[in-house]
Amino acid sequence: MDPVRIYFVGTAGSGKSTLTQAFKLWMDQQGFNAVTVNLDPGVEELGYVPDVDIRDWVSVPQVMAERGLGPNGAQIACADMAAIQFPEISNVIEEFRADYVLIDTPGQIELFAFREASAVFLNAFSTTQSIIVFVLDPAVAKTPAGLVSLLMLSSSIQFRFDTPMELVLGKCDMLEPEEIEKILEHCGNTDSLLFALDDHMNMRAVAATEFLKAMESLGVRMVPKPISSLEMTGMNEIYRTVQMVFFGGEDLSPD
Ligand SMILES: Nc1nc2c(ncn2[C@@H]2O[C@H](COP(=O)(O)OP(=O)(O)O)[C@@H](O)[C@H]2O)c(=O)[nH]1
Ligand SMILES: [Mg+2]
Repeated sequence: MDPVRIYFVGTAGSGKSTLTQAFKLWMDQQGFNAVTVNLDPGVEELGYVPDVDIRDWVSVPQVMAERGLGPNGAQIACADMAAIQFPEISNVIEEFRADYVLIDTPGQIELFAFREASAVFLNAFSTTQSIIVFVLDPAVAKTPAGLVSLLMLSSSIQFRFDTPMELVLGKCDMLEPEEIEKILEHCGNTDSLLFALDDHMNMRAVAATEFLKAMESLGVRMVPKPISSLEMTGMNEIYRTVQMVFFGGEDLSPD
């Protein structure tokens, strides 16, 4: 059977790389066959050794030196150069014959979300068994306006790729239980969000609640699953969502 590809996406520093590593560890412990892929050509410290690493094909420091580009220009050049290599990279990934491919996307979210290269990457695979796990950074999600901005960003990415998406609230070990509760309530209950936003910024409050209502009427649930890569909590929830989306909840038996 074709592998399931799980893309970890989120703003810079939201915890994508740490989650890729934690989820891989969890899958290993469960006896599932998963491989990790680093798609960030510019990352210096990854914190884990990926099975497939885009830096073996393109490297930001090298492109900076060779073309006299700054770090941002080199990131963009590398994303586009990587696209040319994707067929080969896909072959290398496929040779692992894994059931799950865990894909750590670039630190800067726009490199994944808005460069053509990512669409090329998603399409380089022969199947449609892909899901995006969108990581909400708790430092941003803590304020109502920050939370809504992140939800809008996640919809923007979902709209762009037309791929199933799961929202997770990252680094929950850094939040008080009441803070987690409040975030979840704001996501699931437009009235509570309206109330939280409702001081001297009415336009924002209306825009935010109308947005959430529109998503609700489309059947898009915007309530994230709380997780912590540090404490390895919520990994089973991510796995369960993947099973629901692709296999109707049936478990894949570990080898
Ligand atoms: N407390 C805590 N810190 C985390 C967690 N996940 C990531 N971090 C920290 O957040 C920072 C950014 O993480 P990283 O995975 O590199 O983010 P990325 O840019 O999205 O790949 C690092 O300092 C991590 O150690 C978590 O679950 N709990
Ligand atoms: Mg990273």
